[in-house]
Amino acid sequence: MAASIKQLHLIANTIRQDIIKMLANAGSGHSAGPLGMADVFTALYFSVLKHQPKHPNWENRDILVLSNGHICPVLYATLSHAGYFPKEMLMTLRKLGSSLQGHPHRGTLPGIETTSGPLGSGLSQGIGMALALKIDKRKNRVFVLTSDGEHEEGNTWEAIMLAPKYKLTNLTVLVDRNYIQIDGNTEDICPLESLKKKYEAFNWLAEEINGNDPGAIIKACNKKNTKPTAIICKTTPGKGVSFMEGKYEWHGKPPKPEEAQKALKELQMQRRKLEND
Ligand SMILES: Cc1ncc(C[n+]2csc(CCOP(=O)(O)OP(=O)(O)O)c2C)c(N)n1
Ligand SMILES: [Mg+2]
Repeated sequence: MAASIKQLHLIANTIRQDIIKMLANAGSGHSAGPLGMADVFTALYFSVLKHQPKHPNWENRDILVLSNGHICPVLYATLSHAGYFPKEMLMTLRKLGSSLQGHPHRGTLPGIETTSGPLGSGLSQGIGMALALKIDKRKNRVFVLTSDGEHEEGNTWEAIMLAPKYKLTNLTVLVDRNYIQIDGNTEDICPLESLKKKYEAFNWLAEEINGNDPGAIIKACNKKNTKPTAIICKTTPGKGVSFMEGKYEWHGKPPKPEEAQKALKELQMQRRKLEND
């Protein structure tokens, strides 16, 4: 049965707490993107995607391609919560020999569909998969998760240009529109607005939503697509942790132990409030 909106908020809260614990334990990694995208991952894996955690290669599954591989702590935490692998493995993030490396590696962990890390390749990969599925007349959908920083790379635009040619109605792109990249605000470094109008000009269906609202994410993903679809998810980087929210400085650093304690306290308070609502 599909999870309720309240349950989705609670799951996203658990995932955020896991992200903080994993990063603090690893002593390196990315904080802002994973925390900002926890609601998108929760809505996808607990409501939208057709998948079977115990049969990760089920042939009728929907495929999720994570293009911005550096936000993988949120993917790992979500997959383990959904039942793909034991939760204890999360604490091996970035350890020597672990399957949970700083960027995802296909074939090392159930549920990881592609290797990523070099930005800008995921949309082309997703188009290849969606085209193959369409040729085979299969019903599986392909969801590509990508970041706004990746839209400053030319190969992303080559892919955006190609998808409508093949009328890939089975392809949905979710853009993490958090307005930050490695060293500043996207609009200061290389302005992207209006991303929605740009996608539309390339013959996509495009919609802007609040990417921290599970209801809006589910509604946008479940719309009937007559073209390739881009959902521009406006998210708050660092969401849930007051001293990280909106700050590009948290793009690629983990919380120190005392910062992790503070972050977990805040998230636990949010959880209590959610439970009592
Ligand atoms: C091809 C490539 N160039 C540069 C990098 C280094 N890099 C890693 S993350 C990042 C910032 C990209 O912006 P975005 O994905 O929007 O970051 P976030 O919102 O997660 O902070 C950069 C430049 C990379 N991984 N791949
Ligand atoms: Mg960004």
